[in-house]
Amino acid sequence: MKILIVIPAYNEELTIGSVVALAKKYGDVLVVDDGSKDKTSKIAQEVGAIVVKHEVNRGKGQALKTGFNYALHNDYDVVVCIDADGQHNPEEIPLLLKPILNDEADLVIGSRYLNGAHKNIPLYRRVGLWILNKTTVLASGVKITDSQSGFRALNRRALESLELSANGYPVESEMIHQLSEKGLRITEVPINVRYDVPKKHKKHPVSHGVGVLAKIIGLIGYKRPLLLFGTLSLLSFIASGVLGYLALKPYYAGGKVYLTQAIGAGIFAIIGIQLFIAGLTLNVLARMVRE
Ligand SMILES: Nc1nc2c(ncn2[C@@H]2O[C@H](COP(=O)(O)OP(=O)(O)O)[C@@H](O)[C@H]2O)c(=O)[nH]1
Ligand SMILES: [Mg+2]
Repeated sequence: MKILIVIPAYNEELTIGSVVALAKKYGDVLVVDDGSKDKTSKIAQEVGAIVVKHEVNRGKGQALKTGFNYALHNDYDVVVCIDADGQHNPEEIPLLLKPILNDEADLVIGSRYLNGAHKNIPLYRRVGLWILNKTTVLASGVKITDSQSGFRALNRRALESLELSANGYPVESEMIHQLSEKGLRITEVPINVRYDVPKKHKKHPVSHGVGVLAKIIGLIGYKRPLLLFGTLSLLSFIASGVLGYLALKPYYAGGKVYLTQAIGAGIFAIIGIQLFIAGLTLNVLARMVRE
């Protein structure tokens, strides 16, 4: 088995050396330097990694794509992805490799939720992750506890099935959606994660989280339109019901109907009906496209 450990890295000179040094034990190490302005490439090379450099920053998804293409062209059987910032422990690589080597899975995700490691995650991030995890499960139908984890292993079949897009779609979610769609096997194993590293996050949590969520919801609209539009329609009907109640309450108390609330109730009812019809129509379309 030829194993390639792919490390996407963007300005990670503080941690890349130790990550590469520890990862080397388990296979060849490829650092994809994503246009770093610091010594990431130099240090990675010095501790024995193969380095491919993007001249400009292209984002983590594209960095992984470069790594996967390298693996495909150089006949690797397995790829392990691990972050360069030191949050993951390279010594846990064998845990991720095990289901792949036993041919029990095509994609293995290291999950922070299976052994309580998620308790280290700051609360506000946990809330965001909870939303992303729930929506990913809804969109893909795969039971995943840690959809955003970057610590993963893939076999060749998974590598060959992936067609990562360049549209900024979050690579962690896209990988799950594509592979589950193609019927590949996805499992999770428990991992640990550190939050005492110098540069743990490069993306702003709120804007990044909202961006990921928007993409996932878009995907639910595309794959399960009835679910998305049905939910929105239901919310409209609830709003209509509440406004209708407020409009009629004074009437039953002997006064007049409140006109503004009544008009609002009518508008929300119409929106609700429209959304429901849209959901039904798109659902039929989605099914036709699938068949
Ligand atoms: N944010 C970001 N990370 C990149 C990029 N290219 C590669 N990476 C690497 O992707 C990994 C995960 O990024 P990080 O910001 O730690 O994500 P988080 O821990 O999930 O918040 C790190 O190893 C980064 O060095 C990029 O363009 N942007
Ligand atoms: Mg990180």
